[in-house]
Amino acid sequence: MQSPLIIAISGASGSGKSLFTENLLKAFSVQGQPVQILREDHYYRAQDHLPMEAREQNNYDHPNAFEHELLKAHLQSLREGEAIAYPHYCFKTHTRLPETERLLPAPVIILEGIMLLARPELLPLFDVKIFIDTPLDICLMRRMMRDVRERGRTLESVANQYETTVKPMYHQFIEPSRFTADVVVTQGGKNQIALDVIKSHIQQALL
Ligand code: UZR
Ligand code: MG
Repeated sequence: MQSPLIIAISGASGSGKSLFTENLLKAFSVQGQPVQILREDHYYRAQDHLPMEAREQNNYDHPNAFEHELLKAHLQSLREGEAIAYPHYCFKTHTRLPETERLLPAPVIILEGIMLLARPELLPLFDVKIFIDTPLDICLMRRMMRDVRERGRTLESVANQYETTVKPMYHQFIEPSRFTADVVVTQGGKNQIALDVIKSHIQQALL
């Protein structure tokens, strides 16, 4: 198999990365799934050794919260046509579940996550770098709704996290990483023109 095309999709928490990724995948689902998705979120470090209070206080918006060494090794394996077993991270317990998930190599791998473009050593592994550029107030509203609904949080805890880590770390790490992107997408995950542009790039690469 030819080396896969690896596409990194980054941007703030709540910017629409996951929706953009899902919509891109949908565009291909009719064609026998040559595309696989991998999420940086799964590479949050295991924290079984820490009590819950310490886990709750960790800064998850810093690049060091992720085990990027493992992500890098996995991307290299996928490039060589090998399957990987990636960790299954649980946002409620802030650690990894015992079982791993298997991901098969594919011609196109879409990777999505907040810190992908903020690590210079990861950049050479990506063939296409996309940044979803959404105003932070919109990200915050979406994140509040999602985290309460899906990640078992209270409004107070989301607001507190936003102020203490999400916002400052966004300005320190994520916002500057925008300049490493090949494509900056405004209007989030439903930007149809951007989806079409990326889709045709992928199709070209699959020829
Ligand atoms: P996305 N996060 C948690 O809240 N708890 C964890 O155990 C791990 C991560 C949050 C993290 C970050 N930050 O903003 C967000 N905080 O998950 C990234 N605070 O995930 O891109 O899906 O929003
Ligand atoms: Mg997401």
